Amino acid sequence: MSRYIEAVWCRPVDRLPIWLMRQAGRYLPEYRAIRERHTFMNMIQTPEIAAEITLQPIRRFGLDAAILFSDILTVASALGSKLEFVEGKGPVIDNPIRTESDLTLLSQTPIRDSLNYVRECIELLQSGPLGNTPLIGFAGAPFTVASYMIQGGSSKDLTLVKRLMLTHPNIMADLIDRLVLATADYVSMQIEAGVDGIQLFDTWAIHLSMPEFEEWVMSPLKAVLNRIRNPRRVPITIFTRGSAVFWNRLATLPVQCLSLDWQVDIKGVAGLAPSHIALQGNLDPMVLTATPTVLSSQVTRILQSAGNRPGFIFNLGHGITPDVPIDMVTRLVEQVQAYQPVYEA
Ligand code: 1CP
Repeated sequence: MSRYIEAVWCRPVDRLPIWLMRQAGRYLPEYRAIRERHTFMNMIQTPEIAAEITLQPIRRFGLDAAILFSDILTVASALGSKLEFVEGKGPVIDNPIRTESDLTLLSQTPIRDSLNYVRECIELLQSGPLGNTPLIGFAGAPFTVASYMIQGGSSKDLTLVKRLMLTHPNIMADLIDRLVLATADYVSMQIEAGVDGIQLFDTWAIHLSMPEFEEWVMSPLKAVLNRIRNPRRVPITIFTRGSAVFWNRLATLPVQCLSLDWQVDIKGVAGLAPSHIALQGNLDPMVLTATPTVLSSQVTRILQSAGNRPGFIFNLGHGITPDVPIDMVTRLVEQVQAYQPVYEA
């Protein structure tokens, strides 16, 4: 069993496991070399390329888990969003959902058929090249994927999403219902194809009030988790931004692990979280652009706060950014992998 899997089930490990959100990406020269020759969509839709990129950070840093190279917006695209990744701008959707008639245009094709390239990539990776390194599959949670489908791209404040939620909750509910079915089917397909873990991303929960969070994050997540077919009991992790506010609600879901953002007081949560829930996190990715001394002291603080709790996986509190020096990632991985937890008797 790998250390990631042991830790996610809150079992003791000889040293702490680490992987990094967005560990494959533009901070790696070997990624940029492929990116120069392909569009982002082309990269994720070609199983051989997506598999190669998944392996890049594993080869370079010996991380304790690989995460499938893809994006949460493949589901939006499969449902009919005209999605493009524009240099410097991120995802852009040409036909955002704003009215009831926009909904009727969405695709009815089963997600497992539209996203068969993901199945092929998982099968390819699990046919040998990963060795014993576990493979994490993932999906965006309904609220976050809906946010992009409504907003039409990235946004600092989700103005259009919140307005639709408040003025036309029926349209929001219809879109969320479709995404619940699509997400559950997509995750079930990844489990069938052979992933070792699943992470659900609900990044934009941070924009919601508590009642909105209950309605648009908790309820859809419960519905997704209920529908996932998981005969191998593959462990499931949930990441949100805003976890300082929401973590204790998320801890009531049938998941194995909470991935905490960098604002969370990790020591506080490590002391309070139920003992059957693993924690993952929560270094501020900005720290990787500071000095080695700052990095080392921040990593030490997290290790001392949560490293001796059965069920801790080191990660960032959000995705790694393109400006991070490789040498800082090497230092981070070395420091965490050298840490041997001491468990209370
Ligand atoms: O080369 C490029 O220009 C593409 C940059 C890029 C990359 C490397 C995008 C576009 N997506 C990804 C990969 C990605 N995205 C992974 C791969 C696995 C990994 O190495 O971790 C994962 C898990 C995601 C998930 C994702 N995409 C999220 C959820 C997590 C998070 O970071 O909050 C979100 C919100 C997206 C949307 C998205 N896709 C790409 C970008 C730049 C964004 C974010 C835009 C925004 O801030 O709104």
